Amino acid sequence: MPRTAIRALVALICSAVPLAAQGVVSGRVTLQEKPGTPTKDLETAVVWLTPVNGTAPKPAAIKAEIGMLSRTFTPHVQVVPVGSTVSFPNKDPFSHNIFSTTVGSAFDLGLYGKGQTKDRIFGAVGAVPVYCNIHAKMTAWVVSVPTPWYAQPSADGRWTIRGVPAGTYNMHVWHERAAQQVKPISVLANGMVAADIQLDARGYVFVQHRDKRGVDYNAPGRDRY
Ligand SMILES: [Cu+2]
Repeated sequence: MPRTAIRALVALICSAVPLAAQGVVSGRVTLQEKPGTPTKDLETAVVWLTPVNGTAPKPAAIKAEIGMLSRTFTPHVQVVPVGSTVSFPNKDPFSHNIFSTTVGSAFDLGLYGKGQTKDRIFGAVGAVPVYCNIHAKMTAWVVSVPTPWYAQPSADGRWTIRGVPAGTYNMHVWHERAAQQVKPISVLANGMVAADIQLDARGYVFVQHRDKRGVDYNAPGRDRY
């Protein structure tokens, strides 16, 4: 390769370095809590971006997993692009019955035991609480979003979404203990955007959900299956 061509190539690579920062959106989610209450579940927040004008490109579906172990769903919250499949492997030595009664996203995977897995496609946008009909304390969330630009924070609330074209977006932030917030942000072509936001969890009150037939888990004679 001629020296001038190499020089041109090096110049191109070097000029591409600052450009690599294009469309990187990062931020931090915090939760306002009741006085004296520490926040321990920032990593269960979900952040996604939708264009203010027009719609986001159709996101590619993924295969995600929420396992059941020690009567606990892991992860507790899973974000997926709409149309994705979530598998629910049972890693406990006893059976679970995974269901949701959410209107438009209701399903019932039935009772199944150790080593078995069942799948569910989440074809509607929204946050779907997922429960077990045997164990009242088991709760997970599948948050299905209409965009390829989404993230879940690390434990300190910090998150990053890459590959976002320049433009104006609505930043949606969800957490199970707070009202969802939407905040407009501008993504510039020449640098990063830091989009911090605080949600208000002070009004959160735990409410025990009902079983798949709408019956209290402690009701005498309840049909657990
Ligand atoms: Cu269970």
